[in-house]
Amino acid sequence: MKAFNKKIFIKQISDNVKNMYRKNLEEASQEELFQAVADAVKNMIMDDWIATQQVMEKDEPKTVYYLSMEFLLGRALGNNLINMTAYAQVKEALEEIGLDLNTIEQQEPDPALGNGGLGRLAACFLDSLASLGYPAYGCGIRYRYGMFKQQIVEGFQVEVPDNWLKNGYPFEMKRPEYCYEVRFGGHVRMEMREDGNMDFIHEDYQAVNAVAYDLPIVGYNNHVVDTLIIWDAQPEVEFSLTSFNEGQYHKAVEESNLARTLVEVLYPNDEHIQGKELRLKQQYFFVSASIQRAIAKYKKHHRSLKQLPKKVVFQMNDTHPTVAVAELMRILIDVEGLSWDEAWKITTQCVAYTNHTIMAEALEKWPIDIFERILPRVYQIVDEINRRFVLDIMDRYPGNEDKIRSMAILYDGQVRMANLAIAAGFSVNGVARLHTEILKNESLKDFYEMFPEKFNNKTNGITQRRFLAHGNPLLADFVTKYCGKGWETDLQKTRKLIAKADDPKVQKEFMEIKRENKKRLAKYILEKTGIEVNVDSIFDVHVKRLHEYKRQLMNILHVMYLYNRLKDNPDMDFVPRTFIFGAKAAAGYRNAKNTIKLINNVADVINHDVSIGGKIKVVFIEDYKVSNAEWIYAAADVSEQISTASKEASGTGNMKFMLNGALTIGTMDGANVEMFEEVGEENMFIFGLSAQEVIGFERNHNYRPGDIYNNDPDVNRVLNQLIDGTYSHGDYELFRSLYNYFLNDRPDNPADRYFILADFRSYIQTQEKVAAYYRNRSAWAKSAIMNVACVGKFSSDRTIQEYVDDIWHLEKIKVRTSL
Ligand code: 26R
Repeated sequence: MKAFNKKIFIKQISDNVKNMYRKNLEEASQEELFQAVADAVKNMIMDDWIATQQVMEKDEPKTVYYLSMEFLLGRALGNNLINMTAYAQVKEALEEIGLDLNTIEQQEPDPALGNGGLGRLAACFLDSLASLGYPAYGCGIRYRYGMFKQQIVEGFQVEVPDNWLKNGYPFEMKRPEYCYEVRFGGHVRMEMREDGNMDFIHEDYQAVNAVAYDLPIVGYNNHVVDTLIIWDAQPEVEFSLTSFNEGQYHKAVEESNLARTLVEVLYPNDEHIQGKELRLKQQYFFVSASIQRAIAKYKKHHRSLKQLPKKVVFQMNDTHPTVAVAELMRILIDVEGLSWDEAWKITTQCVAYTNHTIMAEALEKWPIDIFERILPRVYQIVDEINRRFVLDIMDRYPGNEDKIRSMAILYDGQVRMANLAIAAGFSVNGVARLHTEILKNESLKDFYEMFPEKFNNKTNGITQRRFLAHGNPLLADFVTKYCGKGWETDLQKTRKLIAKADDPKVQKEFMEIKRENKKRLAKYILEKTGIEVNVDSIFDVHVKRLHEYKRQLMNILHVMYLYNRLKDNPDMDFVPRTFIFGAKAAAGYRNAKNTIKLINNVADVINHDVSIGGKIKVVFIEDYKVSNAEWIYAAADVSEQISTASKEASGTGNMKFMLNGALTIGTMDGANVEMFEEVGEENMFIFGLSAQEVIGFERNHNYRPGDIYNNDPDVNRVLNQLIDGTYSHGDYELFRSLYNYFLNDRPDNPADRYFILADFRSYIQTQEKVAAYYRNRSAWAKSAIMNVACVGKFSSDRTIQEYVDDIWHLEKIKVRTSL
């Protein structure tokens, strides 16, 4: 970015408003002003973006292609300004012409091309790649509709389409010169070549064009601008009414329908597969386009494909892009004319796989008949990979059918995508130490035994640029004041706060900042829900996707328990608390949706009960998303990270709360374990079963929640309140399925499979400790400051550096400054 020139910037905004809308500044709406400002900011990015791409073109450094079906970006305007270190200047310039940057920022649609953790991680990774100066492309899909918008209507979730492109998205750039054909369906005809080898000729297929849109990923203060490519689908032949014979006409209709539906919408399911054909088509579509672009780029400099692994690495974000293995093989063999062995050697040096979950429901498997029908040539290749891999297994474990049952890629009529990813990938990583250990010793045990060298851990991280510098400017200034500048690119710098954590003046300053952030959130809550909350109460926050294993149900049962106690003893000593929830449920997930309804009904009863004097409030924040998440983390006192141990692969929200000085109440699960290690037991509240204990119960089938229900009167009472009408205006049926969740024992769906009752007593006791601790303002402030001080490890900059050192082996690029 050239040195910021306020005059020119202001002039550009008024020119933009004039040219785009035929208006003066005073006449323009906030939305129009956003478009005008965003365009001016894009203009500021452009020189660095061009320069970065020129360096990459000229020096041809090895580049990572981060293949991901999801990128949960959040708004770009404010984040770009932060990374350009121009936020304050632009804010000031806008003030001069009577505009408020915050208001302008809020006009931007919140691009939600992802569900939750996995998609947001991809976005943090791009931010860190650019900020560390590594050559990288993110590759994804330009969904017309992103994650649905959530409305709460009478306590129920209603899904509303997210038409984020409605007014045009100012930061995207269409790149029609990057256009690749992707083929579906049809047949493969084999033909003998003169040299005796086979040609595989794909016929009668439907084709669509993948057209690239580029989004800039601005690095922090380093002039590096990487690119996120999102692929749009367009029909190859524009459908026209006149110029077709009958056969062509049908094909044209079909192909334009396919192009339209392919990128229509993000699948809003998290951790639960539906096996929809269209999803497989989406996967192949963006993977094929991305690989074609990588190879085309490589071939500008090379004739032989042999050096591809020196220049390109594809990181597969979970199994969703795993068809990349077979697509790369196809291109190398069918298009580039390599032999199987040459192609396999290259492919297996180019692809690496990250696992993000051990939940069985999330393991992607495709019925062979569907896979073969949609991708006939790719299927042949998968079949051959499998044939050879099974031979390897038999070689290594003669006569051992069990090994084939667990590791074969094709089994039981299904294509098992994780098995394909592990067989072909040169690296397999989990996303937190505990998660990787569970992969190695439990779920992927056989693979680990066969390929120990492939397995490695990369504990997740988050970007402090968005979640501190942008989301919590007051705390950011506090950190700068006591740690100096530089934490934006080296989060370990916050360690300097350790020496200050005991200082009463610093503690007071911290608590005042927290209170300001609570006021900001309280105002938002009042506007959105009409609920008034007490900013001096504990803000106890549980925000993440709604899933049974994340146990929002345990949290709300605890709220019901506390309410019972308050009703029984209205004069009891009670630290006022505001329980804040935010969560989207997959549209078809019954228990998840019922839990949302339960939270809202409990909120309704408690918030309106004047007899408890406002000591408890319950708030469900509608439409939890990246933009309001930034405010929520900043305002939290307590962070709920209460998944059943062993189930949360890592968690990343946990780290964002820690960064913002909240204290965690959590299980020894995912990255909580490592947070505990960093921050120390005085500064975190741990409870519940360990992962090994949970795994033990699951293995031995000896968990009996019914006994707890029968013997623990508090448990008995809250569970009965699910079916006695307390929270349902006398309706005994509304929450019966949640009640049944605890007690109905079926072999395929055991009672309380997420061990809520097992952990409930320990959760109650630990929450009591939280409340008692909050009374000691100084101790609390110290612990909160210690959380900020010890968060360094959880920067995604650290994570990315580990990927670079152990897996990708990239070198930093240097972009000359444009002045
Ligand atoms: C197959 C399909 C339905 C599907 C499965 C799983 C779609 C989406 C997912 C999302 C999963 C993989 C996910 O988001 N996992 C989360 O990844 C985060 C980043 O690594 C972790 O922090 C988090 O613990 C994990 O649940």
